[in-house]
Amino acid sequence: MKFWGNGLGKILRCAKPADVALCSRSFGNSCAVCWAASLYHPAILTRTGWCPSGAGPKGAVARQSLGRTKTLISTFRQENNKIPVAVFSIERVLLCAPCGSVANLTVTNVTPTDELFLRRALELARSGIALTSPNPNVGAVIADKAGHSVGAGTYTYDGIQHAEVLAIEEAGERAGGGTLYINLEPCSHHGRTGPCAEAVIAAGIRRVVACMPDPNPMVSGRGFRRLQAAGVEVEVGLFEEEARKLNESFAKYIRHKTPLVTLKAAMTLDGKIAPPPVESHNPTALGAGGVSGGWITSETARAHVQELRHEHDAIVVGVGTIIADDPLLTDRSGHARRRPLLRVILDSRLRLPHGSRVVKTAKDDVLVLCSFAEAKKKQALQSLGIRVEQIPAVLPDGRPDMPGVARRLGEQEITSALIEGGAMVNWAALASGVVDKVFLYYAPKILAGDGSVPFAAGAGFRTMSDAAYLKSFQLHRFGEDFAVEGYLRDPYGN
Ligand code: AOF
Ligand code: ZN
Repeated sequence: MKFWGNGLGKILRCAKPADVALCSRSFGNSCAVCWAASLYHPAILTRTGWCPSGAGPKGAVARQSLGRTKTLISTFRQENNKIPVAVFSIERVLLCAPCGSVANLTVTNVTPTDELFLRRALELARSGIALTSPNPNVGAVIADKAGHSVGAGTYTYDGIQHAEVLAIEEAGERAGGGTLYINLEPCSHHGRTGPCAEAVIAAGIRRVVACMPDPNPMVSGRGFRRLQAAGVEVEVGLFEEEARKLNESFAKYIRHKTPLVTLKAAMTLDGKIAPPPVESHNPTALGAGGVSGGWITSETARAHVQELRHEHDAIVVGVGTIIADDPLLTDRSGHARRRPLLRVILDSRLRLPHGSRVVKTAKDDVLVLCSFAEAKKKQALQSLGIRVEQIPAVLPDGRPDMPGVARRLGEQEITSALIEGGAMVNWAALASGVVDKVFLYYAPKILAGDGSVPFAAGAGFRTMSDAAYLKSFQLHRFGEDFAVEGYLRDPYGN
């Protein structure tokens, strides 16, 4: 297996935060490593500009941001037909103390053609979102000896066959001597299907270019080792970050048997999720005509919430949210999904209004988790097509124990759960340590006041050192709103 990342790939400093420099020296004064690299690389970025060797993209200026730099490099490749032996791929930006930002230069022996095919495999994998759970999103492409695409496959749970097998079937004899591009390590075990590594070997494939190892402990490295033992060349690591993100729910679920839990909320800049609550149940509480006086975030941000729901197996709210807002909690992204989004309501005393929209639209996709199951109330809900399950209450006030909720969902093959709870559920989730990541939308509004509803209520963390701390995060813009997507825990961690 070749991990070329450590060849030239030392971590190089940036001139200033968010800048990228692939050589720590300056333009016209490039170091020996860069000079050597420039003999077979199309362009080298130095701290102050492009290295003269590869001419560099016309008009390129120094100190490009990472995204811009990537675009420049790919434009340069498109404009120049020379296919380099090796190319740079800038896959990571790490934070470092002295300069605030560094670029991790990875040099691989993959070609632009490899990148093209692997990108296609990733796209195919992405097209399986919501059709593969509880299994991973996998896409595969096979190129023949001449570098022509001869087969492709996307995994879907109902289709049973793994992506690489579908691609091999389509390629037939043309797979012989070819290359398999795939976002995940081919499997090595007998599950619902036989081991894909064996199918790859039997098809005569000579080379496998994959983004990442399979986080499934039953596979993890064994697939690659089997391929290598049979003489197949294996390259791993291109687009790894993207690939890991695509299968983060699978990674969490397959190793912990609990879903990846994301806490989602939409709030004002001062962290309020609603104006002061109104006492009575109001079925049109949300939206312009409702008691809350309109939505917090814009239509664009709310459309994105539908995409987020689409990527999840379950949505979790407290019954208070149903009483206050009467939401539908469905996936209205318009994309196909294998299983309906499971609408989970935490309702310790079964207060769920029978007239709520969730109850009226239930189709074996509403699960109520309670702590005190009164037989009569339970039967009444069940007769309306709602699943009611009891989980042991551990909190003194009888609210559901969040790790218990996560375990119960894991037992039902739920790999990802989106908490769209109210202030109490948000706090219960944060306090219990069950949250893996957050997706927090902010509108440029300030609600202020003591009575308005905070993002998370309850006791809160008592000191700054106890505060929930995002380990890595990304910012997204949605029109005038923005969102912070960040991790409290690594989904691939232990
Ligand atoms: C998939 N699709 O394309 C690949 C997978 O029960 P099985 O036989 O379907 O095996 C599922 C496991 O196979 C899964 O957990 C993952 O580790 C591995 N690879 N799975 O569902 C695919 N390549
Ligand atoms: Zn497989």
